[in-house]
Amino acid sequence: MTRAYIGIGSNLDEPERQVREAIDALRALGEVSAVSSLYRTAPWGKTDQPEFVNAVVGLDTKLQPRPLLHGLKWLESELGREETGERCGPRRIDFDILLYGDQEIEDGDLIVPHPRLCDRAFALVPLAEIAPHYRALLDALDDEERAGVRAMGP
Ligand code: PH2
Ligand code: MG
Ligand code: MG
Repeated sequence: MTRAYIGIGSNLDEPERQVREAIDALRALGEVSAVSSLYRTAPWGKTDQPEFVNAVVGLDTKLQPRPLLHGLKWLESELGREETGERCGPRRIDFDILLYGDQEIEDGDLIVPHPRLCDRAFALVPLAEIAPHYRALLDALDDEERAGVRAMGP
């Protein structure tokens, strides 16, 4: 059993509901052992799109990283994500493996820890809430990034 941290994001079709349903859906892949607050976040990367709702879940899973990634892609399509091919564009639901135990993996599209984790307040703020070990990474973020991430409550 390995503790993975999964980032969840949505900015289409009632994002708050999508994120709550996504948290439930993750139970198909392991035991959801920690759930952050939900956050409203300014779009990052491509800024001319609706704001996101983001959260992070701690998932205790027996799946190895590659099967876990496949499981997440499968859940994204079950939850109605449509592939637009646009890299940072709007989406109904997105799962990202932020961390997988303390493993470092570089295998094509499977890169863990998530390569942009340290730049992304929308992932770091909820991660630090449930994994205090990573709180130091928050100090490296600039204030403007953090200001774009507002807790919505439990
Ligand atoms: N996801 C992206 C690109 N930009 N911005 C926010 N605020 N939240 C996201 O989840 C997000 C993003 C690509 O996956
Ligand atoms: Mg993503
Ligand atoms: Mg993704």
